[in-house]
Order: sequence, then C-alpha cells, then structure tokens
Amino acid sequence: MSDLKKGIQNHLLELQLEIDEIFAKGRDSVVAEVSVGQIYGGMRGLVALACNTSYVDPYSGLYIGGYTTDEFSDKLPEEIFFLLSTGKFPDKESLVNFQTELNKRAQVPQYVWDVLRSLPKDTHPMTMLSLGILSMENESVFKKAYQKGLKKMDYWQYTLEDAMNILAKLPALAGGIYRIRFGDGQLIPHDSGLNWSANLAHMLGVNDDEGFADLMRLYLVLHCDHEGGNVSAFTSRVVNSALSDLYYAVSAGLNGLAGPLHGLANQECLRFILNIHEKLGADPDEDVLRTHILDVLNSGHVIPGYGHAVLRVTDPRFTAFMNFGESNCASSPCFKIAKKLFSIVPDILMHYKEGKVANPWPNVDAMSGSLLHYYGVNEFDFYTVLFGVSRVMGFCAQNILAQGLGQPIIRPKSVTNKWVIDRLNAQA
Ligand code: NMX
Ligand code: MLT
Repeated sequence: MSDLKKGIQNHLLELQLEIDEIFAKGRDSVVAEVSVGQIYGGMRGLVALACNTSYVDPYSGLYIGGYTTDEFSDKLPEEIFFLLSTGKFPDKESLVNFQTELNKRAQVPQYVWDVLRSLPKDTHPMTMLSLGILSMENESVFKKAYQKGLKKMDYWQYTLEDAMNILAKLPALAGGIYRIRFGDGQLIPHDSGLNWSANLAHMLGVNDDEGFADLMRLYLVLHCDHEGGNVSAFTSRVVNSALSDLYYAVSAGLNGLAGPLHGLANQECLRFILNIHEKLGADPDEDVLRTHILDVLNSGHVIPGYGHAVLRVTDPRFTAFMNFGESNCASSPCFKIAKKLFSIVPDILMHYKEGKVANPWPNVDAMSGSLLHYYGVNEFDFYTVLFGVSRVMGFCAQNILAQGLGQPIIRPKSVTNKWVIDRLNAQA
C-alpha cells in the first residue's frame, strides 16, 4: 500500500473517532439555526456541511491541516495534496513515491486530444478542461469496480485511484489546452524529471524563467481548496455523493468554477486592469481611478477580485501573491495597477451603498493575473484553467474523505414561499 493510501486510511480512522465522539455527545443537538434571510440568500453563513480538508476563518483565511496560508505557501502542490487528504505533510520518501506514481500516469489518451481539437477554435479553455476530463470518464476504476459489486467501505480506495489518474494528467491536459487554443497546436511532451507544477510550466511552453516555474508552484498551492461550501467544491461533492465517479464530479466542479462570481473572476480582474492601463495609463491618478471605479459600480458591475462570501479581511492568498510580485515584478505596470487598486477599492466598497458589500477586501483573484501577465501568459481566458488544475486537488481530497467516512447522498430540503409564510404566521 502506498504511503499516501496508508496516510488517508489513518486519517479516516482519526476522523471517524472524532465523529463517533461528536455523535456520542449529541447526534440530535442543535448547533446552528437557519434564518429566512439565509433560505433566500444563497445559504450564506449557514452551517450545514462538515469538511476536514481545509477551513476558512473569516479573519485569518485558509487553513489546511491546521497550517495557515503563510505556513504552507512555500510547499509543492504534491505536498499540499498529501496534507489535504491525510492531514499531514509527507516525508521526503513518501513525496518522491507519490511524484513517481503521478509521473507514471501522466499520459493523456489520444482520444482526449481528438475531442479537444474538434471543438470550435474560440471554445473557452474552461470548457476544454471540463470536457477533457469528462471525456476520460470511461476510464473510471471506481465505476468499473462498482458495477462488479463494490463494498461501501472500499469506495474511497477506488476514488483515490481515479483521483491519482486525473491529477497526474492535469499538467499535460492544461498545457495541451493552452497550446491548442492559443499556440500552434504542437504539444510539449511531459518530462518525468520534473515535479507536477514545474511540468505544467514546461508544457505551457511560455517561459523558461525559474520565476515562472515558482509562480506556477505558488499558483497551484494557493488555489488548492477553500473548505466545502464554495460553489465548485460543493458542486463536485454533491455530484460525487450520488456515486457519480470522480470524472463526473471533477468536471461538474470545474463548470461551477467557470463562473465570473467564482473562479472566472481572475480573468475578469486582468481584463479590468488592462482596461485601466489602456484608458488611464500605467500610473493613473488616484482621483481619476476612484471615479473610474465608481463608474463601474454605478453601471451595475462588480469590481472583480474584491469581496468574499466568508472572508472579512484581505485574503492571505492575495497577500502571498502580492509578496511574490514585490520580489519578482514590482515594476510591471499590471502589478502596479493591481497594487494601486488595493489601496483604493476597499475604501470605496466599504462606503458604497451604505456598506452593502459585506467584505470590501481583495480575494485571491485580485493579484494573480498581473503576475501571469508579467511572465507572458497574456491570454487571460486561460487563467481559470490554472485555478482549476489546482482546485481539482481539493475536489479529489474532499470526495475521497467523504467516501471513506461513508457519507450519504447530499439532499437538503427546499421549501416553498407558502411554507415560509405559514411558518412565520404560526410563530407570530
Ligand atoms: N463589487 C461590487 N459589488 C459587490 C462586490 C464587488 N466586488 N462584492 C459584493 N458586492 C455586492 C453584491 O453584488 C451584493 O449586491 P446586491 O445586494 O445588489 O446583490 C452586495 O454587495 C452584498 O453581497 P456580499 O454579501 O458582500 O457578497 P456575496 O457573499 O453575496 O458574494 C462574491 C461574494 C465573491 C460573489 C462577491 O463579493 C463578488 O461578486 N465579488 C466580485 C467577484 C469576485 O471577485 N469573485 C471571486 C471570489 C473568489 N473566487 O475566486 O472564487
Ligand atoms: C474559493 O477559493 O473557492 C473562493 O475564494 C470562493 C469561496 O471560498 O467561496
């Protein structure tokens, strides 16, 4: 058994003991309530899920296995996947074994390229990523084992196999999508001597700079997971809870990530910055920039990269990207505009329409595009694919743990307006 699998098995035992203890203390105890506002307001703040891969604190941001964003941001994505799914970082040998296993499975089947090449030339790269993964669904080892008769307690092991096969292929898939969609269509072969993120940097074929490989590493680390309730992870979990295999679940999660209020915000951010650059120049006057932002708000648009459903402070993932920019591309025009926006936008949003914006601070998407642009990834339609490659780690870890803990199909109760009115009348 691999160290990763052993690690997950041990983690599942620990988590199961905690759940046993929780249930012994009171399976029927009420720990949270739901308000009418939450029923109609996207369930914001409603506590209704358990997720043990990561946790988002409104005031200090993302934690993985108890580590703050600051504490894990210098790691490799492979180490982060280990942490998400086992609760611990791998030792050196376990890491190398895991990387070797990923390298063995990295080859993307030819039919995937045939599918992707047959799409209209202007297909969005997120459609290509989602479809590329979905097109491999027939390879699911979970599905095959389930059809033969799989015990519930073994679901997670086959889900892990699917996860390994999907994760291993992601750098080649994303690199290939970039080259088909924006380049000459020539694929760059996977290099078994490189790690997961370095391979992605290599297969994009944009830039040989070490700084770019390090940005890819950081990018794939910072976007990996954001607890269980974000649109993409929740979607992926709901789909997998019906025992649709991981190919269906990952593809579904990516379809949610492709929305402008979620992962697509990163491409919208760079579009926003480039637009400022074009209209107002590389170093816009603060008052002019302020007026521009108010114009955008008053025309009914959101400021991409600002706000969050859970966070109430600057996203520490934004800070990690900003620190990277300070060290690597402080004088780049896009980075400078992104920084200037950070000094202006929160104050505007804080006071906009009597403070209706719950969180005026930047999220992960406000800075990442400027860094990619500096290294020559100028096609911002591609940015969410990079977010997606990373977030698949979270989808996989969340679904493996949920399967291992025997979690049931997700099916909350919805109600009609009449039900709510009757309930309120009964309370009056
Ligand atoms: N610009 C303008 N208005 C905003 C913004 C913003 N950045 N953020 C929130 N609002 C508005 C929001 O549209 C809503 O208005 P209305 O009542 O007219 O519908 C009001 O403020 C209250 O919304 P909140 O409770 O603050 O935010 P909510 O939890 O509903 O949504 C986001 C969270 C992230 C969807 C929202 O802040 C947003 O649309 N931000 C811009 C898009 C973005 O950056 N998304 C990326 C999120 C991170 N990610 O990568 O997934
Ligand atoms: C994420 O990383 O998923 C985003 O910050 C959105 C969220 O957490 O809701």
